[in-house]
Amino acid sequence: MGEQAILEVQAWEALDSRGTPTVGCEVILSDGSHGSAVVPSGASTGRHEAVELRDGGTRYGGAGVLTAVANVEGPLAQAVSGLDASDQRGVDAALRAADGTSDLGRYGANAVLAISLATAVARASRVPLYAIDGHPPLLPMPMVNVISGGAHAGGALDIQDVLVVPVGARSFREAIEWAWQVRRATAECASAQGLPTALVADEGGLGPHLATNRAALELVVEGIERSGLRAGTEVALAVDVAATTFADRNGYDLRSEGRRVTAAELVSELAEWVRDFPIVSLEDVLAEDDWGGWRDATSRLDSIQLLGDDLFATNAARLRQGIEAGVANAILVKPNQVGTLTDAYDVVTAARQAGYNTVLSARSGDTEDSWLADLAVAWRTGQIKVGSTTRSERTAKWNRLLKIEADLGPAAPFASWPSSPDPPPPSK
Ligand code: 2PG
Ligand code: MG
Repeated sequence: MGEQAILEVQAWEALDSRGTPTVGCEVILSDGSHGSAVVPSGASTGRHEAVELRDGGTRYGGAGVLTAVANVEGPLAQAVSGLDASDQRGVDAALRAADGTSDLGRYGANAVLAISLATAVARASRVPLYAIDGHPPLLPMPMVNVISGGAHAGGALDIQDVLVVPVGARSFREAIEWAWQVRRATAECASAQGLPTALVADEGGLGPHLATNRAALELVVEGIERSGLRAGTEVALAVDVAATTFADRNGYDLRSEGRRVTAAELVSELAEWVRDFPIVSLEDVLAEDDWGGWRDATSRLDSIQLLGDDLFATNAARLRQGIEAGVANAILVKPNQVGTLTDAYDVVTAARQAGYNTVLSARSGDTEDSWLADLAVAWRTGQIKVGSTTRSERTAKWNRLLKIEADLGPAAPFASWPSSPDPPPPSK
């Protein structure tokens, strides 16, 4: 048995930041190292994500995960028992083989990811997780939520996130401080308009009811100006349209504005936003299966980053389809959309090889864990999105990045904008 063989796997039912049950897991290795992880969970989940297993029935309104927990401790633990934890690819392959389905629907992607992650975290009791595979570290440019709508704020707006990207910042620390300045100043501008700002949305952003979606962008630009930073050159905007959440068979239903639009009309409106606001990134501009609309959007909006979240669902085959069709130019990567660390890493590599930007992302239902921060640095994704600068499940990730930056010292490499680091070397 190797020095870091998997000896024991324990799992439990935990709660995510929305209070929804999720899977926690601890892995103990033969050298005495151990690590645990609690998996996140989305609200605006795409159809093409790996399957999150829920118990149904009456416990936790049907959202319990005791079956997934039993799967971790039973068949999945058995599949990885005695394997070398430093061979993440081997561990993940064994988990996948044990489940046997492409969407991990048998034992649950929440169960599989829990072991996959806890194995990596256990190894990191000796070496920091961001340094575990020996890749040169790169601190990511943060994308920080300021205003939330959609499924994260009770439908206050149709679009899901208006975020800031501190494109002119020279260090991660400066980037977070600038985002903080803008969030505070935006809250002051909102207060001045009589909008409530004390309560926050799922990811810690403001969740005001505004007359139009466009008004949210105006408010954040006002916030940037009030903060004394320069809109565009120092702090730019990003929007997660999350269009899947308001698409139906007949087009796109902008409920907060009481009007409907076609895909082409939505793209025209987004093109106007790009013309009128300092936007550098648009995510999920159309619904997850609207490939025709996406093609049109890509040709009309290609001056900026076009990010596929529900569109690609961190799925290698969907990404390939997008690359071949020339759709989007960047991918949002969420480990729980695919179910193992190796699969998520391979998607990052494939994207970068095709010249697509990569943004590692938390979920709206997240946990106090901070492994996502380490992965962004280790995988050199160049960008990270974890929500706003409030709520501990969000700050856990920012705080970890601040600590990594401090550990790396004054010359800590920080991803500049526009984001274009080299593809990472293959994982060991
Ligand atoms: C998104 C994510 C994170 P959710 O749509 O990008 O903001 O939300 O986890 O609800 O899918
Ligand atoms: Mg999204």
